[in-house]
This record gives sequence, structure tokens and C-alpha cells, in this order.
Amino acid sequence: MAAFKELVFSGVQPTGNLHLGNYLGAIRRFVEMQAREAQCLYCVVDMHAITVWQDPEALRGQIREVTAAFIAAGIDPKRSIVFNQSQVPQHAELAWVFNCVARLGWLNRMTQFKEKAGKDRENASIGLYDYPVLMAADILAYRATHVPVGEDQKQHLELTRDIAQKFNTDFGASITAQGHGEGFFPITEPIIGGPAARVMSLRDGTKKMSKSDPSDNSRINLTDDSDAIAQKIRRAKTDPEALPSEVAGLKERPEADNLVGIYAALAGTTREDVLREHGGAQFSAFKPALADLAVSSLAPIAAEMRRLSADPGHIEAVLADGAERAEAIAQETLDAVKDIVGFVRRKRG
Ligand code: AQP
Repeated sequence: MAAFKELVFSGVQPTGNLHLGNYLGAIRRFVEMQAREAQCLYCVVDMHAITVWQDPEALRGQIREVTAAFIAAGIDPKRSIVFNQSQVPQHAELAWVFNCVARLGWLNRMTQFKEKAGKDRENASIGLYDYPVLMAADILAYRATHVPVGEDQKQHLELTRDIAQKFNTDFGASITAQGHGEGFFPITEPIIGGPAARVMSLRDGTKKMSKSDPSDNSRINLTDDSDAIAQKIRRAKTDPEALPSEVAGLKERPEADNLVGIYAALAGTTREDVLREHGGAQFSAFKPALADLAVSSLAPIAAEMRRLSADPGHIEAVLADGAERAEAIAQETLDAVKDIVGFVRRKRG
């Protein structure tokens, strides 16, 4: 592998209903990262998806759909490595080692597990509980230095950093003895931010836009056509006031704040700039402007996703090629981890 200064890793679950939040908070940032002096790996995290029930036939389609969304949004599978997690067994293998590094108390603090398991905690899968440890393995199998994610993943990224730190400390002497210098795993930097780090539901500005929201009107799906996008924005919940002229005026106005944030992210600008232009406007004027912007940004992606999805063979070839390239990097890490931990391993070549 060519020596890159930065190694970028991120993933998206193939759990259906890819939406504007996934696009603005994650996928579009993945595309931006390609322009940096970095090796980027973008993963369809199917092993994470099965922590809650997935219909097998639907799952296969969803894996291809997320891959198509990556490419349609501008990820170049020749420059970046695009693959699905289950084709690279080193993720699961490293997760086991990390299960023995991470502490129960750390996982007990994970708010996403509490939200997803809800009241029926006893009935949640062990995979759902262990999700953040597998996520740490996804990232650290490539010793990734940067991870672009939405704000909801902040706590999981902190856990990844804790696991890397503890591994480096616990095995410090062995790491040095094996010739790896100071720390073996990097303390990965999360890349979170911008006006759309947390896109909210169009029906309730206090709730995250989410794939699993039963109301389709709560989100703009990446597969929505122009009419559906415009209609969902028209119907989006708002308050009766006009837009303020300054960002401070969006406080306590979650729906207005959300729509202004979406506009800013789509236009590649800031909330301040949007309010400079639209401050004082009623939603009856702002919503059509937002709808036009959303349609012109998203409709070409949906059309390209449809075109790519018509050729599943091509998508599967992209994933196979990506898996092979990803595995070569991950295997190097795993070999080193086994030596550091003290396993006796089969020597290669
Ligand atoms: N609303 C959001 N705003 C900004 N970023 C978001 N992301 C998710 N929702 C938003 C980011 O998208 C990336 C992929 O997310 P994921 O598919 O791994 O899982 P998720 O967060 O579980 O997606 P959902 O839509 O929220 O699904 P459910 O309904 O199952 O909870 C991540 O970088 C995430 O931060």
C-alpha cells in the first residue's frame, strides 16, 4: 500500500431507507475526504445491521443499495476502497480481542444501546450490546487516523479511542518488543461537524432523522423522486414565525433550525449565510427555495443509484475488489496484534 499520511475509515449500515441525514452527515463527507492526501475505506457494515433482525433477501438488496449510494454520491471505488464488512473476517477476529480489552462498565454507558434496546433490554441481541466494540475493530483493523461520522456516533468513537489507548498501555512492553515503537493503535480523530452533523426529523425537530422512523414523511430518502422530496419539505413541521436574521434566533425553534441547517449543508454554506439571505422570510417562501435546492442536489444521486442498481453484477464486483484490498491491510494489523497479544500464529509466505 502507498504510504498515506491519513487513513480514513467509515461505514453505513444496510438497514434500508438511506436518508438525507446519512447523506449530509456521512456519505457526502466521505466524498470530501477523497480529495485529501488519504487512503479512504468506506464500508457497508452488514455485520452491524444484523444486530437487529434483517430479512435475508432484503438485506442483500440493501447492501447493494448502500454501495450504489456511495458511488452515486461521488465515491470513486478505484481511489477509495469500497467493500462490505462480512467479506473481511478480520473485523470479527479483532473484535474478539477488543472484547477482552473493553470493560463492561464502558459498554454499560453507551446511550445508543439504551435507546435501541428500549424497555425490552433483556431481549436485545448480544450483538447490539457489543456493537461499539465491533465498530472499534472496523476502524482499528486499518489503524484509521480519521473517521467522518454524524454526531450520534460521537460516543462510539470515544470508546474506540479508549480501546486503542488501553490496548497500547496493556501491551506496551510487548508492542515495543515486537518493534512497533510507542503506541500500536492510533488515537483516531472523529470528524464531526458542519451544519448537518445531526439532521432532525421533518415531523419533529427534537428527534434525529432516522431510517427506522415509522413515518416516511419524517425523512427524505435518497431514493425519493423530485415530487416526493418537494412534498415532504412542503409538509415539514414548522412554527408560525418568520425566519430570524441571526442564528441566536433559532434557539428554542428546533424545526426552523433543522431546515436552515439542511439548506446550509446542501448549499455548502453556513446557517449565518442562509439567514443573511433568507432572514425575515416566511416558511411559505423559504420551503420552496429549500425544495428546489434539495431536488437539484438529490435527484441526480437517486437517478444514478437507479442506473447502478440495474447492474447488481457490477456492484458485487466493486465489493469483491474492495474486500480484497481491505483484507490485505487488515491482515497485516491482525498478524501484528496476534504477535503482540502472544498468540502462536501460522507464518505466511
Ligand atoms: N440524522 C442524522 N444526521 C446526521 N448524520 C446521521 N447519520 C445517521 N443519521 C444521521 C450518520 O450516518 C452514518 C451511517 O449511519 P448508520 O447507517 O450506521 O446508522 P444509524 O445512525 O443507526 O442510522 P439511523 O438512520 O439513525 O438508523 P436507525 O433508525 O436504525 O437509528 C453515521 O455516520 C451516522 O452518524
